[in-house]
Amino acid sequence: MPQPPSGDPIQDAPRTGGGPRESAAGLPAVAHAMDMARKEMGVRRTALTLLRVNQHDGFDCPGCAWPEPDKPHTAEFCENGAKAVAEEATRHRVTPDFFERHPLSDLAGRSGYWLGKQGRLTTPMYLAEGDDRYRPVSWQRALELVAAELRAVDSPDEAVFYTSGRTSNEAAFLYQLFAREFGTNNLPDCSNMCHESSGSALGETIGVGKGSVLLEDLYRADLIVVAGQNPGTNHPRMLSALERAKKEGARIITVNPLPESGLRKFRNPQSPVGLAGGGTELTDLFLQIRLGGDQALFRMVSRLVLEAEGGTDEEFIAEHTHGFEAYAEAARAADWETTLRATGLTRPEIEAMARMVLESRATVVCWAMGLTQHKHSVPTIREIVNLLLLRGDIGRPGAGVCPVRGHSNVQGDRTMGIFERPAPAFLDALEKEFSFSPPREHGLDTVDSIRAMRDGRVRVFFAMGGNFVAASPDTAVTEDAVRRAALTVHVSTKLNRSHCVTGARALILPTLGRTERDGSGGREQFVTVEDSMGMVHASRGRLAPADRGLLSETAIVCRLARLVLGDRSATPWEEFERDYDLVRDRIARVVPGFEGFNERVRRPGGFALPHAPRDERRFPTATGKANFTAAPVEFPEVGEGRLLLQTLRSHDQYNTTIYGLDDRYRGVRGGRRVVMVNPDDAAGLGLADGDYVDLVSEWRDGVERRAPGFLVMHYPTARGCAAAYYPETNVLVPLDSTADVSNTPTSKSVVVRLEPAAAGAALPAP
Ligand SMILES: Nc1nc2c(c(=O)[nH]1)N[C@H]1C(S)=C(S)[C@@H](COP(=O)(O)OP(=O)(O)OC[C@H]3O[C@@H](n4cnc5c(=O)[nH]c(N)nc54)[C@H](O)[C@@H]3O)O[C@H]1N2
Ligand SMILES: Nc1nc2c(c(=O)[nH]1)N[C@H]1C(S)=C(S)[C@@H](COP(=O)(O)OP(=O)(O)OC[C@H]3O[C@@H](n4cnc5c(=O)[nH]c(N)nc54)[C@H](O)[C@@H]3O)O[C@H]1N2
Ligand SMILES: [Mo]
Repeated sequence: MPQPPSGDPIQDAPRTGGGPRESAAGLPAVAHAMDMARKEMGVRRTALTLLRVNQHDGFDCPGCAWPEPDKPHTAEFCENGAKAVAEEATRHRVTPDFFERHPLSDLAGRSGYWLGKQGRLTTPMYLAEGDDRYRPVSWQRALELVAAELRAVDSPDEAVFYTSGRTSNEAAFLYQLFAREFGTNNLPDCSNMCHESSGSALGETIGVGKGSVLLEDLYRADLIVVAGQNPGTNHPRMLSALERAKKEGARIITVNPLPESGLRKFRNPQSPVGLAGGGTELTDLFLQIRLGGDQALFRMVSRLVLEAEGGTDEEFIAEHTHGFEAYAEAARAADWETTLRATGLTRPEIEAMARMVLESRATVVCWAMGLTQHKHSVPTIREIVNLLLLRGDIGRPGAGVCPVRGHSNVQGDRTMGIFERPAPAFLDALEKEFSFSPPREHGLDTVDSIRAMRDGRVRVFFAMGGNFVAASPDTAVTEDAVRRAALTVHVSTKLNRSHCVTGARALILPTLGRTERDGSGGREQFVTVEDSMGMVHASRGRLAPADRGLLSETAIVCRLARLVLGDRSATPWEEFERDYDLVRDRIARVVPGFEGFNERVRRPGGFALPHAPRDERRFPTATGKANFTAAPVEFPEVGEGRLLLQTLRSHDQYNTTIYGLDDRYRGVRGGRRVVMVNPDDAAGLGLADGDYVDLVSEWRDGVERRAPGFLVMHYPTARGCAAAYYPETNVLVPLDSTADVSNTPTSKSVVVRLEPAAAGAALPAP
């Protein structure tokens, strides 16, 4: 285990207690955000940025993908949005002399938290083979190094082009175009680890792999189910929408193994009452489900709907769906014994949910990682669709599916073609527009890229943002795999673990963030993004770039493409770098729904992409109808003395970026190596609150995966289930443990045993 090198001031010494907090947001949220903003940005930059977040003439928040309301509040305020902005707009800088002081061996022993706190990257840096330090290089030289390595591959499929979900539409479109002109569909992205299961399930059942509701639909809903999601931390502005929905008469069911603060009571920081007062009770019915029990729950609710007089929308089913009979038969066969075992709920609780569904004339189901990161995630999400189809709850106001996306432009990146399995129609359109033959064979997703690297089949790993080695599963396996590449390249705003675990050679290419002015080609450019509800709008940074030498992601792609492709490419890369309008004109001709892109995106608020099921109850599936699917019910079963572990986010992090060491809403302070265990389970295992344990994951390959030194915290999670933070626990997630169909790592479903921690064992740096 690497020990924190001396001089690292950060100690992971968690203090816990008090259990889940009653309410979320309110004044403390504002105070915490302002504290971090002031420390990172200072007063002037705080004002310049925080007043501009999510305004029509400002920049899109680099936090989450939750949509902006039509008339944004002057400070469309959200604690974690403010923290995301502060993290990016920090005044701290990582300059070449930083790398002079910190050789790679030093950086490799530092924590992700420490690395991130060093500030914004300013200069392209190169790690030569056998060298122990990154050294500054010019942009030209850096890009030539990448080009040389890309020219040396035996096949274009020896290169992998990863994307994290902050990349703008313009940069993403050009990036996938470059990869495909180069000759590969190896375009894995963070979505492979995130909402891939949603896309797979929705594409097959309703014909569009995206959510079918707009913000107005939430306000019109009678019932909103929030399953497998912690919006108080990860999508705080969603709580304002839920509050408004409630005021307009909606009821809310929360399905979660944890009682998450924001979903209980919300104190709206936009309103004086919310700031100081008691707040709004959001949840009407809380179902404390076992991890992975959701498919069984929704199946039983469907049975109860089928059994109720007039419970189904027969007209809708007859006109718009396929496969009803087979599904109805499967749902009628749902048995209570299995359902109660899978869910850990009681029969009256499930009957209460069914009653609320039956009383609702329009239901929306929202979900996030709690549903997408299980082995049976795709059938689970299909089951949600089944229930909504029974009720005719897709394609009418106030009803539909609402997968809540993570990264602020992860949905847009996919729309732009960041996908290892592109649709033939998309490739046809590219071929026609850019006069080349795109590769037709499917490429590698995230997990398959790791396997290919492990097996020595990848020469160049290129990442447009993100933190691949820390975000991916099976940390030890992934790190060894990445080390086998000849060259690893990261286009990044901040230092992270992926810069410390490298191929034989490595490059760091620093880039602009959302908050900054993009002056590519000597003129002020703007970019565009698509939110979780398919709204596309412009984003314009206002701050001076963190360093004069920074290039935008778009510029980096254009320059690299010219160098690598040369005369092979008829694409006007140089012009694209100078004028993003030209890129948007091409997107308009290639991607359906973007007609008149340049004109429409300049209107305040942008525009909505078409969505056939939502707009016209048309379902572009293989059958031409919305498909019922009757998969067998699955749920994880865990042996005696074992727990099922979910790996999740604290209130003080953005994925692998750690803002701080507290998780205020769960009563954790000053550390992250904490495992939440139900007191009854802890008693059964002979563990007291405050004991230290190692988490050891058990998987059928028999390999021992161990995360040492976690503090046991008694916590009211569902029986048999435990929770601990990601990415510290990624070592425990086996690479081959993935969701059927979507291949998403099962980050919410890891079988573990808890062993007493060895006394005095060295812990990884926090
Ligand atoms: N501040 C902040 N904002 C973020 C992020 C961040 O790290 N920090 N990350 C962004 C990204 S990329 C994403 S994808 C989203 C993630 O947003 P979330 O999905 O809210 O993130 P997690 O912390 O993984 O929380 C998972 C939730 O699902 C519950 N859950 C786990 N397993 C199950 C299950 O089997 N059934 C049910 N019903 N519930 C379950 C957990 O208890 C928890 O409440 O947030 C985005 N926004
Ligand atoms: N165990 C476990 N693993 C998980 C998850 C889980 O719940 N549990 N969640 C999964 C999910 S949902 C996701 S989305 C992935 C996240 O995977 P990634 O998207 O790969 O990871 P992030 O931590 O979001 O990436 C942070 C880095 O992005 C860079 N960055 C930030 N802004 C910009 C920008 O504007 N441009 C560029 N070029 N770089 C930028 C910074 O250098 C920063 O260090 O992790 C997945 N991994
Ligand atoms: Mo995500």
